[in-house]
Amino acid sequence: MDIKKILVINGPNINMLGLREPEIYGSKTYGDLLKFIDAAAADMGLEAHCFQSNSEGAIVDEIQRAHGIYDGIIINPAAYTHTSVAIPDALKAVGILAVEVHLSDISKREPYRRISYTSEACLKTIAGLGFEGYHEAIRFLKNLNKSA
Ligand code: CA2
Repeated sequence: MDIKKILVINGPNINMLGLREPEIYGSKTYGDLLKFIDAAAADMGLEAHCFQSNSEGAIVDEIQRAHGIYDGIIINPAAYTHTSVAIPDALKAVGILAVEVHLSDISKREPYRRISYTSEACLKTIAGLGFEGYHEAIRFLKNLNKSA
């Protein structure tokens, strides 16, 4: 397994980070998250490309486009985590190794956030670590290079 290029997908409203609910999502912005991911990927010697959309179909399209281009996907589907069947179907269809990330600990929030349809298409779910969860996901994918 040789993971070099990863695609980081963020779903609806992640582009609004820092503007509201800092007690849940922190006070840093989406721009700060992009810088954080760039630095984390560089730290691990990987190339990361970030994509954000508020539309489920655009996320499915991006996952499909990743086929043959990216070796790993990190995805925070945001609210679609709890509603979308199309997103895990797309992840399974392209067969790219994927890790699910959430800024907050969805297991300790409202009951409707405790269900993730995405997780069954991912090797691992990391939740509740804020931005650090993305670093952890990059590290996890990078370490797959050693284990195979
Ligand atoms: O904890 C996470 O990362 C979530 O995926 C974030 C989603 C939420 O729907 C999921 O249940 C858990 C929300 C994304 C950001 O939402 C904002 C809300 C208010 C202000 C700024 C962003």
